[in-house]
Amino acid sequence: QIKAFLFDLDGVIVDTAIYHYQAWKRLATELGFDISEEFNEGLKGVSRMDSLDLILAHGGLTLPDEEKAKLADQKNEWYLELVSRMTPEAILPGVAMFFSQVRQAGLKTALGSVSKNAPLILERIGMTDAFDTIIDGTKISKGKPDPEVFTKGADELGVRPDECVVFEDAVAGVEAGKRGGMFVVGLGSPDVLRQADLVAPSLAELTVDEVLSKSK
Ligand code: G16
Ligand code: MG
Repeated sequence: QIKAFLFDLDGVIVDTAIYHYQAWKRLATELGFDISEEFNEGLKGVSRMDSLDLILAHGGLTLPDEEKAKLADQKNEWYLELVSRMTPEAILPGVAMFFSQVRQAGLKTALGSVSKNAPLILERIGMTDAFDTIIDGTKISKGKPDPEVFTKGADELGVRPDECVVFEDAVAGVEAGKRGGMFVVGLGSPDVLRQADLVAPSLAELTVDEVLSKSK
């Protein structure tokens, strides 16, 4: 029986993926190359340093650790400029309705984000209290596709992995949920999110009842 829903943040609750992309693109441009939207798909759900490593490899650059730390800080500064302007209007369509159904169904909720900025974003959009527990980038040692962010969420809620449904928009996040032994709802394109158990364009096209009946 399903007892908890675990939600990714970027691309599920809010569209901060676009801000990450803009900030990384700006960094790449300064380094003398470009990153495409397609390349960016592979960065979704991936930690800050792992993303930087992928980007540098893409541009054919090898840099010392101190230099990499500076670049990661620069990207985060640009990202925070964009995030600091967010308001509750940034919450994606269907999220409010879905969460009211979640509460009505008596399900527990966790946030499972590898972003160190997740608490700040939740604060900006007024959704801190929507989650029974918040697992963010400061609480984990391994980013997605490692399942840690979700297994930790389940642990904190006191439920087993097979009692959880994960909601994810990223390839790495879907893989993390599957490796954690959970039912995974992919939000986006079925061509991209092939490993997901169920795929919908976004939470706006789903009801809690539908998810519960399909994850049985
Ligand atoms: C998010 C984004 C990733 C980002 C990562 C780390 O993960 O999808 O693109 O690189 O967090 O974010 P930060 O640099 O803010 O710590 P998630 O798990 O919320 O999709
Ligand atoms: Mg995401």
